[in-house]
Amino acid sequence: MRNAKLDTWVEEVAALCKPDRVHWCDGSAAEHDEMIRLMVHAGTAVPLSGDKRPDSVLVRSHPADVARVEDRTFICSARPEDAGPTNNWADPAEMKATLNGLFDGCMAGRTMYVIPYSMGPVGSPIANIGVEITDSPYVVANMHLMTRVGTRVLEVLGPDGEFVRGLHSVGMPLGPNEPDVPWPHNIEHKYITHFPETREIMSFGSGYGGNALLGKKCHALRIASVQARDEGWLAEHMLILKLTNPEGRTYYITGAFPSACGKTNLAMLEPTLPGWKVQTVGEDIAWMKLGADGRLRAINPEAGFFGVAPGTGMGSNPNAMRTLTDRAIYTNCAITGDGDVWWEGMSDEPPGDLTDWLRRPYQGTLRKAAHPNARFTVAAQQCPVIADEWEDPAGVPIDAILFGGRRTNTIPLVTEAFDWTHGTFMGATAGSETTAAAVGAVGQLRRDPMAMLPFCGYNMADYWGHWLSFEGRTETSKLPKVFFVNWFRKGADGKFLWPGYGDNSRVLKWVTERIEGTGQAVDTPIGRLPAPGALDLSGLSLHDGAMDQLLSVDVDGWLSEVALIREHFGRFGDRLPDAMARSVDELEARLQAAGVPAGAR
Ligand code: SAT
Ligand code: MN
Repeated sequence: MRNAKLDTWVEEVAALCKPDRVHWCDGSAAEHDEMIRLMVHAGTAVPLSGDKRPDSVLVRSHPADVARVEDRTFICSARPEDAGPTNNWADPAEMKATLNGLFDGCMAGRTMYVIPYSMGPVGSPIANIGVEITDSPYVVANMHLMTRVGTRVLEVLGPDGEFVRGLHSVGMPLGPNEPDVPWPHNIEHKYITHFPETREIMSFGSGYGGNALLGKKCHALRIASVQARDEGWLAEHMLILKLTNPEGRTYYITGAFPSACGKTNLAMLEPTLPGWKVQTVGEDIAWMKLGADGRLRAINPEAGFFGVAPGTGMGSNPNAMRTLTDRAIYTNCAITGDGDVWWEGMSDEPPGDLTDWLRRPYQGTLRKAAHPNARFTVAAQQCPVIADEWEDPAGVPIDAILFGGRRTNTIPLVTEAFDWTHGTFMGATAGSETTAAAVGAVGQLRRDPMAMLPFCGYNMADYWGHWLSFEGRTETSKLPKVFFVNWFRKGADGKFLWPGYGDNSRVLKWVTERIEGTGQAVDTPIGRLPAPGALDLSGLSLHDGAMDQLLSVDVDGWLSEVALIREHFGRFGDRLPDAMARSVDELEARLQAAGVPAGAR
């Protein structure tokens, strides 16, 4: 039972890209092993020690292809205003013409792989099927781990099912006698393009991460956000965690944080508070739909983790380390003399005899051993704290949504929104300091609404309108409570004020108490903060005055923040929902009222 549209498309792509051969992926273990063998043969991958990391490899990319390229990422909607001011827009016909030129013959000397994949459990009503065509065995091997790949997907697709089309090439054809390089890519031309109206993705020139594993950011966020708008659900850059309190009551919480801000750590955290337990449903993407009971239910559309390696260790994320026992792909990490991987933060002291990610002997602290955006790819099933219900097609009912960012100052440790509109405003105005997950300067404050700045496939102002619309779609009391958190606040000495990691369970505990109506809070101009003594700090010793700084309202800092928010909102013109414009006026008025007289602060 072949899918006619798929067959035709594969034929067209093969005629355009002119590969040596076409391989339809079945998702089998044998196929995975074959991809690894090809990568080892080509010098792309090195096998790791069978004792230390069985069935695992280290891959090192070209140093010019190490992260998402946001300035080469385009939303090609028919009308520029539908992409909005936060996306690069290109005319779909012109972009297709450019890309068709680049794709012409681009797979010469290579194999073209056809990867049918399902985002979400195969056959579940919430799942969505995509097909990625690629010339990269690295992509195939990663898609095997990150999505559900294979023949079962084709069966569900049936003869006339719809699918998202993703075409990817590393953009480096090979002449008849031309040897391949370990990491083929195209240094001059990189394009990550999305055609939201026709649900198509075309990606050229990069083999790395979200640029190339098209099921992830391109499909499950940029294209899916448009599908979600059209169909009344939410596709979000969120972790999903299950929290159990000492009495056995469970809660499901999602959290939106920009790339490399600790989503993976929070999703599998080991609480320092006795009797509390965190289990993982997802660590990067959540699709949330209203259930028959009127509650928002979330599924994790992915099947694996593509986590940031540096900073991951037994102290910061023991459950990630326990996931990485075997069958993993490591990218841009350092390698030890005895065939193990290493990265900054795995242990305090680097092992001796280390080779850095650029294949040089490690020079001590002079240069990083692993690239700051080095990654591990591993099946979610291997995580020791994966929740039993992580593949439940009905999804898990969400009790609370956390928004957050990396903010050195101004933003308190935790703030509860007054209501859904205020929660949407908090998400819409989230700021964060940039990280190595994208090419560009690190540590610069930018607005990253709902952590979706690089991932929203349509006009961000319309997206906020879509968020606001949920108040009209279900009873307000059934919507999750919204909180803003900031684990990254620093004191005057430049040191973090909050220990973070397992101690973030203290904040999660207060969140659940607010859900139950037992946690104490004080109303402030910016939202509800924990009342003095309401956060469980038992057994924790903090610097003098740290809690005061973490939980007070810096009125002057916030008034400067208001100015930045107005600038940010100003970009959207009259597309900005009225409720968002009103929210900033109200915030400013509350701050001004609180700021006078100054002595009362
Ligand atoms: O490279 S990815 O986009 O998959 C990772 C990230 O930026 O979160
Ligand atoms: Mn992410």
